[in-house]
Amino acid sequence: MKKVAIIMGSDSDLPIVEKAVGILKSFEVPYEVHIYSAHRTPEEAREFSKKARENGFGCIIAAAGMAAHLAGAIAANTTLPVIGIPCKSSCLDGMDALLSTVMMPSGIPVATVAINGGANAALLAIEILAVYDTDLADKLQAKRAADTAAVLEKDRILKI
Ligand code: RP5
Repeated sequence: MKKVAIIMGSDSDLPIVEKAVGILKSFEVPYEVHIYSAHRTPEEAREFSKKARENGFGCIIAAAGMAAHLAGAIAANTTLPVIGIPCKSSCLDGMDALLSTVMMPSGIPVATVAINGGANAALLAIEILAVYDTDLADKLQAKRAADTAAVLEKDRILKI
């Protein structure tokens, strides 16, 4: 199975990344996590992205806050699908990162999830890998069914 890479711009993004890691673990999808910044370690971010396909990755998740150009910078150096997680920082409630990540000019796409959307980033990465992996697709379907059952149980016991 292809691996998922999770790159975060700073260790301060770790609480968001941990949500994605938890999902990948629960699906037994192999992954690597690294701290590479588009502005503090641009060469390392570039090198990782350029070699990601030959190193066995099928998808890259990039988590960053503030002027969050990490996902776009990674996407510029690979044709693997890149999923951006805009991280909420101390000011602007994450709108800065959201717009920086989602508003990619034509030609270099970044699939952007919600602000702090670590779980959905991992689920989208798994959906990408599952296009040609029926076992993984079955696991996704089972999770959907479990989520549905959980909501229906909450409805059943709701007393208000
Ligand atoms: C971004 O700047 C990082 O992704 C992080 O979200 C934000 C703040 O970084 P630190 O100053 O906490 O290292 O590059």
